[in-house]
Amino acid sequence: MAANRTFTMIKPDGVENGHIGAILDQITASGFRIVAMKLTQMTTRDAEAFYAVHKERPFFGELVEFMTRGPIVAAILEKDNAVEDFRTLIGATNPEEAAEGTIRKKFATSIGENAVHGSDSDENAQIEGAFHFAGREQF
Ligand code: RTP
Ligand code: MG
Repeated sequence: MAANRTFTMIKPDGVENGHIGAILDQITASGFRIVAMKLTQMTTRDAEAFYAVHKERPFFGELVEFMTRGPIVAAILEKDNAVEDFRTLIGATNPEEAAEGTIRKKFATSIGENAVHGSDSDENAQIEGAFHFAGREQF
């Protein structure tokens, strides 16, 4: 995946709370082009693999439980400086610390259930996008 791309998920809380449309609207209004997108549900094995970097953290079990409890929207997004600009758009992990107007400030309910994921590096964007999408599903 090119360096001008990032990977995102609208997490199960965002889907459950009916925020798919509003979140996608804010993402596209902020200049990101949707390159790939689907509604899907992660298995326990998927979530453990996807968040393997956090496996020693105390919240790992809770995170896997949360991320597998319902469908997510997975997407690849394209924009100049995509990874950094998208992290700015979503805001801090903890919505109480997220800047006003950010997606997490508006739609997250807690540090765990924080509505959206955004890749933290070009390398991880590539890995995470490929985890969810075949090359022919990316436009
Ligand atoms: P993400 O990877 O989902 O975009 O979130 P992030 O970079 O802002 O945060 P990260 O440190 O990578 O943590 C991954 C996800 O784990 C959950 N978490 N829970 N209970 C807790 O203290 C805690 N800390 C993190 C969140 O869902 C976080 O987004
Ligand atoms: Mg992260």
